[in-house]
Amino acid sequence: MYILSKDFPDHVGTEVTIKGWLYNKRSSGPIAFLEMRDGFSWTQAVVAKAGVTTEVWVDVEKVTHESAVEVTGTVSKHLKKAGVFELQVTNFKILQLAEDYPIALKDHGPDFLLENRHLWLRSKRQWAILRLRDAIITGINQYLHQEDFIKVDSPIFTPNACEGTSTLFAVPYFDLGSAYLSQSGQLYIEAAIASIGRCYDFGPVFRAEKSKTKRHLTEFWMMDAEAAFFEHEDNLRVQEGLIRYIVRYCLEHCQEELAALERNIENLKKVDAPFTRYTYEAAIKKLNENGSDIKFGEDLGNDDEGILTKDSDVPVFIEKWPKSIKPFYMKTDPSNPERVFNDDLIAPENGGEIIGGSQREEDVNVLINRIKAEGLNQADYEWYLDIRRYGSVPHSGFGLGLERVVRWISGTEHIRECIPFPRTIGRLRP
Ligand code: AMO
Repeated sequence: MYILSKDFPDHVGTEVTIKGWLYNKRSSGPIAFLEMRDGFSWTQAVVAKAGVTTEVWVDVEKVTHESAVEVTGTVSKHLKKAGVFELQVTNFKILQLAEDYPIALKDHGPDFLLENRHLWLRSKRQWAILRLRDAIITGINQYLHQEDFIKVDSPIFTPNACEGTSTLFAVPYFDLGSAYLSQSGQLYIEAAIASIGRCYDFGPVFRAEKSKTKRHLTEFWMMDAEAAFFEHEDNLRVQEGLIRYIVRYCLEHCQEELAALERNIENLKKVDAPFTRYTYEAAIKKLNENGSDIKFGEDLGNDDEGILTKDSDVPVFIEKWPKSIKPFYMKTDPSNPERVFNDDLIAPENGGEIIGGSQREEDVNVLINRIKAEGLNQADYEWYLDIRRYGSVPHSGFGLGLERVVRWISGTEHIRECIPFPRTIGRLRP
């Protein structure tokens, strides 16, 4: 019977067949240990020369790394490791004998691995990251639906900027001039909440950012959420609930993956509400007291984020930033017109900024002035201003960078491992 390795616990003592790839092989005289993977887990298949035909043993001896194989055997429990199963092999077939595999089971430099990303994805760490990424996506979808948000897709070709004009990718667009690849679907889901109340989008966004850091991609996946009749505090509450839910979901569903990643799950278990909070002003004060030379009105650097999260087991909100360094759509704080009702959420353990959000300006005239002040072309935003002309309501939302969250929860140093096929300034292949 053909089964997936994840179903071994239901088949102890029975003969089953699994299909997959040979990850590693060790032999000790008349016994061979085949480490196999079928996409669902890693399995050790034990072949005794005496227990198989001569033809099968010849195949076992000649099989190469990453060959596609079919293995039949009896499922047994590992003698020492609970929850681990082995196959006592009765039959073995090579489905395709792999050529010399370029990735050996030793360290390669990052450039070589990135050139071979299509093959590198098969390694255990990358397998774990792909699965964890999927669990994070599932957790996000579940939480938002529980909170009555529904998914509304926003376009990728857009006529205007959402997050500043300096990071736009332009694409020739027939007779209409240039289209720009979306930097965030926010403006579109702001329109949609007037139809359905609460919604989110989830898709690739693009930023022509020249940053060569461990946290920046030129193409990344963003989940933008937006809710009508949500003010600043409601916005922070949902962000906190979402992150808490995602972490718990991963702890529950990704035990094998987190173990493969050697992630310290005790730290993840501490992620609970309430999250730490600083106003931007208090954050600058704390940073200056702790040796940072950041000045009021500047964005936080990596080291600054490190200082602010150092003593916190939970993520840290930095709220109410100076209006002068934030986009036109953020709502001005009436008690301090130089500030806006926004937040950045910084993950602990060097996770960096994982969310940016704000209450949105709902007054059409204030918004027009902000658009002009930023040197944007008002005509491009007339459709967006209509949202304020016809039934404007207080509303808020936020954007979560998926790869930043994957990076933090997986404990991965570089964001390029957190997306299947990374795009950075210097990399477009494979
Ligand atoms: P912001 O520009 O802060 O906000 O982006 C939201 C989140 O996206 C992630 N992020 C990135 N991830 C990888 N590579 C990049 N180059 C990159 N840039 C940003 C971060 C960040 O917190 N429209 C607003 C959101 C909103 O207010 O709804 C926006 O785009 O995790």
